Amino acid sequence: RILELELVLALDRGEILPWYQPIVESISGQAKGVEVLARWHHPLRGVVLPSLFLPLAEDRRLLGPLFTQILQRACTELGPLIKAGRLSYVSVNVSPSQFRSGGLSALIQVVLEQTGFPPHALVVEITEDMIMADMSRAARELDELARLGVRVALDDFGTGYSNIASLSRLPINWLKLDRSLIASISNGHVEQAIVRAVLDMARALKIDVVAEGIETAAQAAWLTKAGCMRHQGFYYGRPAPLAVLQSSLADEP
Ligand code: G
Ligand code: G
Ligand code: MN
Ligand code: NA
Repeated sequence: RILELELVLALDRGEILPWYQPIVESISGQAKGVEVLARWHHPLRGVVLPSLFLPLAEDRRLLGPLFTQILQRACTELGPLIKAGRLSYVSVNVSPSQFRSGGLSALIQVVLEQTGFPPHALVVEITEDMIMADMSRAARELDELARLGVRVALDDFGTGYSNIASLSRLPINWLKLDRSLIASISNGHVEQAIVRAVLDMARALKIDVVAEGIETAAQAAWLTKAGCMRHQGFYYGRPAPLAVLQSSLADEP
């Protein structure tokens, strides 16, 4: 209850910050992009995770303002890195109820115009259940995003319906393989065949794939050999503030 009220203030005070987790090109080891993951820098509690404050934001109908603030900040901080060619894309998350309530592309358009961030470098992560809840509305929203020039990623792929038909009919540019799928690789041949089948399907549909939750060198090597080159996970780097991203990019050749 108190935290809920503090969240209103936190937005005013700019205490909710984008942290960045690298998405790495596996062969070169270079960060090609980042996923934006929100963190609340609470003056007393320290860093508060989204699993705690996103439900509060939803109750208070603050998901829209929260999304706008994080996107604005991320576009401002990373725009220069994109323009300098140090990064190629920035991927942001959207909450289900925010997607349902509509107007997402309008919000994004305003921020892109305000910040001058190039639309083609923005990726919007949605999940399959957001699409399945109302296919025709979702299709319209995705068409609007495509018209803006931003790309769309299907997050957590492998945890839901993984409906191939819907994938081929909608303007989806990326699949993000859920970390449960990546963790399953070490279970055996059947699991490996499933991941390979997903990669084949994505290739046929000309959809780029990002493997999430990579924690070991063995997982990274297996995925690279299977043709999946975009890697994200603790093995490469944890979500961290801008300064950490900047110094790791500065260390790259
Ligand atoms: O690192 P992690 O604990 O940040 O993320 C937990 C969950 O919160 C993930 O499902 C992630 O997609 C979600 N999340 C993180 N940042 C944001 C954000 O800015 N907006 C939304 N809607 N979800 C986010
Ligand atoms: O739901 P979404 O895929 O947006 O959430 C990403 C979540 O996964 C964040 O909470 C992020 O901190 C977490 N994450 C990122 N890399 C790894 C990893 O290698 N292992 C684990 N366990 N979690 C990860
Ligand atoms: Mn995500
Ligand atoms: Na995911």
